[in-house]
Amino acid sequence: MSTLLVLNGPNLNLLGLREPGVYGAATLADVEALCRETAAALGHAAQCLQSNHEGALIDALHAASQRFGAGELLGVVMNPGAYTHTSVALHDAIKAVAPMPLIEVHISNVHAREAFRHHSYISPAAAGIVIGFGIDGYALAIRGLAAQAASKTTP
Ligand code: CA2
Repeated sequence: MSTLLVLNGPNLNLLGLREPGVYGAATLADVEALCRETAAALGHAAQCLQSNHEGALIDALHAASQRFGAGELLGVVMNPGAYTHTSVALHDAIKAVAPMPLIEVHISNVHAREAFRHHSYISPAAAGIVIGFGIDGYALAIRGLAAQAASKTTP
């Protein structure tokens, strides 16, 4: 069994409590339960963290990188929230922890929304991207991360 980290960025603690028309009715607790169930079905464990603070997310990536290097972590699934569109610091952090894979997830289809959501600082550093599938995107990202990891360890 391996562990994967699910990181959620700013305001995602409000999921299900505000703007259900955009982000759906599921709460962050529902998302984290889905992630744990999806990982468990693949024989893995999911650890989940949400923060409204850019530095805390960067610290979490650095700590994850240590665990990846020790062979304890498969990688990271991350919804960076609005930092997606603003954070050179998160871009640099993801590049800095390579080759630890990070799958970027967005609940909504950001390309069908305001122009300022069309650019991601995360995507060029990500190992994969899942956009617009609602919270099912987290499950898809976990499956993708696990499949990528398996393809790298199985000759
Ligand atoms: O679609 C996504 O998952 C986003 O990453 C969500 C971010 C947004 O800034 C990105 O452009 C796309 C916003 C997360 C805030 O979530 C809320 C949830 C409920 C109520 C208000 C905000």
